[in-house]
Amino acid sequence: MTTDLGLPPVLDPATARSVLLAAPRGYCAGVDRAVITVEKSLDLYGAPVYVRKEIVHNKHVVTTLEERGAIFVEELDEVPPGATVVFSAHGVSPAVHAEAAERSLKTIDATCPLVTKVHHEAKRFAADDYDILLIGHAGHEEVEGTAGEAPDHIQLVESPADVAGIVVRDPAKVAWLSQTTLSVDETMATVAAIREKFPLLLDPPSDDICYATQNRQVAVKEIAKDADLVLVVGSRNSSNSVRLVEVALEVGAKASYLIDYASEIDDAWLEGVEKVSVTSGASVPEELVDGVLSYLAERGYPDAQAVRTAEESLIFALPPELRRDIRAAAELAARQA
Ligand code: 0CM
Ligand code: SF4
Repeated sequence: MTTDLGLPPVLDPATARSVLLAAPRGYCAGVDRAVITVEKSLDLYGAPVYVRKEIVHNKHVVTTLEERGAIFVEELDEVPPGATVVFSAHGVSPAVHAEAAERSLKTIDATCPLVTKVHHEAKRFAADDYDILLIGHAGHEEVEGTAGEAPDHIQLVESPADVAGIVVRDPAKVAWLSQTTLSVDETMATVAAIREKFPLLLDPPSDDICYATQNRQVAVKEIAKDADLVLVVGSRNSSNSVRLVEVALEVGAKASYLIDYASEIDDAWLEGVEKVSVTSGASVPEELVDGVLSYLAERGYPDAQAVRTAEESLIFALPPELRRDIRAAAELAARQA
């Protein structure tokens, strides 16, 4: 028999605690392809293989590939003549391709096909002489690459606050494009502000914010709305990972932090915390999420329950220039056997 004393129930901390794990999370098809591209390039050509910029924006991925012999450089003038250089998942401008050709570098282009699609859209709108408003973050490599496709036609718009200052040649010939890894909600707010100013604004032929970015934002909304704490695994320079923290806070998470490794978790974040949710950005290896779940388990949190909001099955073929070299090496080996 129980007696109701009118007091709030005393919760057993061991049972009131929960851990929700977003699905999808972590690697997208473009990141998977880019990381494998560097790994296979190292296998095929031998170290060192140069990579222009971080292949994906993840500290652990970069460090691991460095240990295998990849050398990450900021610009092509750091690559010795005749060496092999991989272009990162975020894409490069035509000027970078031209510089590589001029310096006789062997290039492997690991640009995500969904970024390349935005480059094509930029070229199409520019060929039709549209003013293109590219929504994105200044200084991000993807924005630099896309803007470089049509520098005379593209201007960057970072937020609705920028819209008042936009000047175009013909308000009837304006189109918008975006970086692939933005917040969907923020981007739609910026588009609405642009459309108010330019009602004839043309949309991209298909979504520029990619499926992986969208899916991870939908998933984090689901696990964050009732959470005391949302841990997002990802690096500071990863746009899509940073957005997951922002989205988590927007839907009501009491706190949310971006961490590269479980070792960055501050025990104070867990004080009084029952509902923890975990996710990771599109450039994050699953082993780092496992590290966070182990950390939580060691502190008395139960096994994580996955909350799935979408299925993902997309796979991209490796860059054609790499596939060709892999095929040629296999044929040579077969002839020599
Ligand atoms: O664009 P972002 O900074 O989110 O890059 P990332 O390397 O973290 O994620 C994958 C991509 C792309 C393009
Ligand atoms: Fe491609 Fe999207 Fe992944 Fe970027 S986040 S690499 S655009 S699939």
